[in-house]
Amino acid sequence: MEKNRSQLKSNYDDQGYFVIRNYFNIAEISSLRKVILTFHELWKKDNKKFYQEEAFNSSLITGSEYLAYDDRVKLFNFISSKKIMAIVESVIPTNPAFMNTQLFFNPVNHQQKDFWHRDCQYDFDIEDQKKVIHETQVVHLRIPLFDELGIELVPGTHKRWDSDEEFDVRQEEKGRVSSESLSTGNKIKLAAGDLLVFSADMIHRGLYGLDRLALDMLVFDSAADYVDYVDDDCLPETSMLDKIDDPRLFMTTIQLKAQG
Ligand SMILES: O=C(O)CCC(=O)C(=O)O
Repeated sequence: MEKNRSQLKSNYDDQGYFVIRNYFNIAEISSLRKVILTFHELWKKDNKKFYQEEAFNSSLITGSEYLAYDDRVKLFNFISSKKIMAIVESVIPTNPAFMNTQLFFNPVNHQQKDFWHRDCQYDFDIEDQKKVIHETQVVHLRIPLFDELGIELVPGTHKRWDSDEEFDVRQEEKGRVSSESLSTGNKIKLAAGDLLVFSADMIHRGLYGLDRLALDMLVFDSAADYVDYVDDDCLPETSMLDKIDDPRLFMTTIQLKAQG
């Protein structure tokens, strides 16, 4: 495992991502799918208009709004399972912290096209984006629950600024639109059971189609300044902690929050 771990870390550092095929077995995926579908059905009912008109994801899957106590405990146990922690710690060896979960699905509105972006572009202007891509980035672990077209990403862009083509498309400059294809894009088709790990700040887009329903978990290096992005309700309640086999990922976030 040590050799594998350092290989994963060096792939992530060089390219900004790696994929592990068939990482989860059928039992793991079908039990996860059951919990996630419970969330998704309730969320869709409660967000009818948003879902019909524009949504392509939801978040706070571990929160208390849609999932009952026991399902939340199940989900927390999956997120911090040995298999997941091995991967998280291969990328963030010391004190990784849990940030959130998101669920990605196909937009109902067929006019909506999959679009290139860096996650940091929603929080920072261009000059600051140029800086933050050289700092610690949030790590996404994508766990597809059904076979999907996956993610298209531009390898290496977690560490480098955009080419002119990438910039104009992503930012919709000079008449370009963010759903155009990029010559540097690399499509990573994913099947249920695969795991894709990628940097949130690299240039990427989700590819709509098939029965896409993918759980993304977001983690960060506790040395970086991300704790303000964490919603308290997506963390385990105190009474849940002794029902979680290895709660370190959550404890780190809870402790960061307590420090203010
Ligand atoms: O799958 C998508 O629609 C977008 C994925 C994405 O942007 C992300 O996971 O940060």
